[in-house]
Amino acid sequence: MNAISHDVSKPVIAAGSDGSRLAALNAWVAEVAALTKPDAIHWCDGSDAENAKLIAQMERDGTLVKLNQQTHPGSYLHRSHPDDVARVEHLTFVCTTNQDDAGPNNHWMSPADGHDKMDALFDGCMKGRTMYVIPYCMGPIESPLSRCGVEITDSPYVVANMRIMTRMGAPALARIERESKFVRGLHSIGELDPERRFIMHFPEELTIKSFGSGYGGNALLGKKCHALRIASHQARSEGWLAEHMLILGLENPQGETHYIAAAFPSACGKTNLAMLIPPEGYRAQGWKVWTVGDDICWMRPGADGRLYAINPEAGFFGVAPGTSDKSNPNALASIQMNTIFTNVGVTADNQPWWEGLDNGQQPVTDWRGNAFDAAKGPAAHPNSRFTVSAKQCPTYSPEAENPAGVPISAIVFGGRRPSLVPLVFEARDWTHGVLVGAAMGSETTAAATGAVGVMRRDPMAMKPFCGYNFADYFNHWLSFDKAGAKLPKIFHVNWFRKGDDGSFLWPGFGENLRVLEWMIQRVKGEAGSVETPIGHLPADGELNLEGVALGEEGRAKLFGFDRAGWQAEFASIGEYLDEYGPRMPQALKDEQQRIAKALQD
Ligand code: OXD
Ligand code: MN
Repeated sequence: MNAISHDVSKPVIAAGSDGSRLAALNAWVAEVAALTKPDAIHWCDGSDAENAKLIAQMERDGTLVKLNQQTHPGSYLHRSHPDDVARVEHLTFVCTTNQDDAGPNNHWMSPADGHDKMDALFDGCMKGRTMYVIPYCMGPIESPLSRCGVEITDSPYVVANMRIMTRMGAPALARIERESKFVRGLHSIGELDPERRFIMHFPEELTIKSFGSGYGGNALLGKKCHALRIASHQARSEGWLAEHMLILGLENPQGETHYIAAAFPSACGKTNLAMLIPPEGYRAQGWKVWTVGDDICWMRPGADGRLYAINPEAGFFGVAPGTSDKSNPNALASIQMNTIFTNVGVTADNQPWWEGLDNGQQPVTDWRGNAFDAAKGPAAHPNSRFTVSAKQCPTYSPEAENPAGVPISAIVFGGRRPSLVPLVFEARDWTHGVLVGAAMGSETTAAATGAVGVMRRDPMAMKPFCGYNFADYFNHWLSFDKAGAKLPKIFHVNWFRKGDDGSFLWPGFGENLRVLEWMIQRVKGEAGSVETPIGHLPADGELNLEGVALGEEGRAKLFGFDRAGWQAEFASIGEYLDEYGPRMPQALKDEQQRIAKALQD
């Protein structure tokens, strides 16, 4: 490995370069080294040889455990500190000069206080450790929609994960050298002490400082910190959108592919939807789903007025529990090799295991490394994860590497709503669609620390990720509706509606294709709908339910419209918009009031 002790005068992998366009990067690396005082500095080139050395080192020190190499070649298990298993929203800050720019949706600290707090934590924190410098690109290297960053970390586990999740190493550094603009992310696992853990963002400086956690969403800085919080801020000033959305291509039997971007809160099935396998009858007709991305979508208007999207990530950091050959065969196929599993259980023959895997095997060791005892909790942590290259997904779309991105025909919003919200409805127009996104609600999940199953507003699934005031963010969304724009239709779905006995009414998974089919028919003007104050619901018989066993309660609740329930919901949406004060766009308040009034009539 090419470790150079405190020699930061030139990056070892930018051979042949005079380094002048990397002066800012070199100066920052030197400044960080002076603060954190590592024993060595390693510039990551992203090569196989580098990865092999890091893996071997992590095996030696116990950071990684080799899994069964016959069944899962190239795969490893990482057991995190038991207090470091999820995102920490209460410790995540957006540091803007004016507090109002961060908005009531973010925890705020002034940039000066934020830097002071973090620099005190970083002071000397890498003594005895190697500091890794990771140049990375979010999105295809050649895409004008992509943006670069550099993460400095003292965690080889972070390096190995960033190599899977981003285009990392020499090609990214070459782009940074061309552009000389990059997001700066400084990370240290510190002592993994929850009392000394903060994830701070300085969007005005395109800077991230994260201390005290090794967990994906807190530590792989390309993901939530850069690709959502910093990027959303950058996107606002540059006229694009950085969203918490999967991207899929839906190919019909005629060979025509429509791309759909869908926002769901964390751990609400984005990976499953992005990798959906159509039901038997649809497959026989030639329907296919192509996976472009499962978590993040960057999109901007193209010359033809349509929105074009890229997946800025190169891999999947998916939730393991519940992933099975039935729920998501594509995900399961993707993670048979070259996968890093974090906090799953292990079987007697050293295979990864989690609740819902349903492969007839049993765990003997739980995620903490203890003998499994069902009385003491699940074998896999509910937020246990797999990290794997998107290229291993059997349905990975060749268009995912297209520098121009894919044209989006439909945008979908959805959350976990056990009551009130029907299976699908369509917004009347863009402004209504923005309100539908802004009003999104969902039950919390294990992806963040705190109570699970608590209903909260999670606008556009961006509550934990929007790097600025939601009122300004909604305004930015509204601004896309201008002359010449050919915007996607907007829909809302709810796969999680429950019956009186508490069971899910909709079968979900592959059957969700029926809903996507209706959406694309609507886009093409080929399917009928019933207009209600909340939007267009599928007209009777227009959404194909052939072969789906739905009782009377299912039909009524999934396709019905409960006026009294929606009146209460719209009153609550009005109160929510008011929390943002005068910054909330009037157009959105007018839309809420128009619908609230229609619900009274
Ligand atoms: C994720 C999340 O890891 O949303 O994607 O928490
Ligand atoms: Mn996510």
